Amino acid sequence: MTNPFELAIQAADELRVRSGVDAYDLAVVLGSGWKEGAVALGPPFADVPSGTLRGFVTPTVVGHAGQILSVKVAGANVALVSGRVHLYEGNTADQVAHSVRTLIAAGAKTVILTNACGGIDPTKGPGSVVLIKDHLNLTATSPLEGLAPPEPFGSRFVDLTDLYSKRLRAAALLAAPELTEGVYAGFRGPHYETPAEITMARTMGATLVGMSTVLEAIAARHMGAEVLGLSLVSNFAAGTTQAPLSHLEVLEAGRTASASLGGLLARLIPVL
Ligand code: 8IG
Repeated sequence: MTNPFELAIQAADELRVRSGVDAYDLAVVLGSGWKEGAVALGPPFADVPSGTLRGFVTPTVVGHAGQILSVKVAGANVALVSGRVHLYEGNTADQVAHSVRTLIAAGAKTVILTNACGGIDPTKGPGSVVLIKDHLNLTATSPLEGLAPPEPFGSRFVDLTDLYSKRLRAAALLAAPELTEGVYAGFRGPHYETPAEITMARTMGATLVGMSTVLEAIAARHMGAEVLGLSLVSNFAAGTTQAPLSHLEVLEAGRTASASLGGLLARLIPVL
């Protein structure tokens, strides 16, 4: 069996050939709503279906074709990764982390993880974009479980003190002062939380809840990349309002916000 790091290196070699990009500078993982906005970054000069690269699994979520688009932003080679995969689709933590590992193996030193999530803070309703300051990994797994990473990869006992880079957050807040910061609790899903679980998450310090991002962030940090996390609040978390949660509402929030999300990425990427 190939270890996940070798697999990512092989996928990165395939990606370089197919995209013509020798080294990426930055990778953006596009969550719901963010993909539509990313057209604001300009026309891609390469489009690689991720299913053609080793180790990538096909997303089971409708409207999530796996794709790696390459765009130039302020002279930087940027990879836009769409078709993220989740634990709740039956994937392993390594499969969830594979796209991030591949892009870092292909040169990216900076990774922007975007998502759509539920909001716990009543002042940050649907449509708010929140910078992730820290996370609670409530998935009970890690992409670093298993055999120890081979040389030259760092220890699996990786320090997550500065997981969401202070430097990148400061730069992002300078460029987009309307942003505020929050703590993202990553659940396995795919069910939304019970009101009691949201009370638990709030008590533990979370202001955002979602089903992605945390494992990718850990994997990226382990490989030495700097991580920035951006959450689009798409619904109020369970029990914080009277209204029941609906997946349609989530999709609608993404569509409505998408233009401004693209504009935000276009403002942030040049300063990171
Ligand atoms: I969009 O309320 C979206 N994703 N866990 N809870 C969790 N994930 C989400 C939610 C939510 N909304």
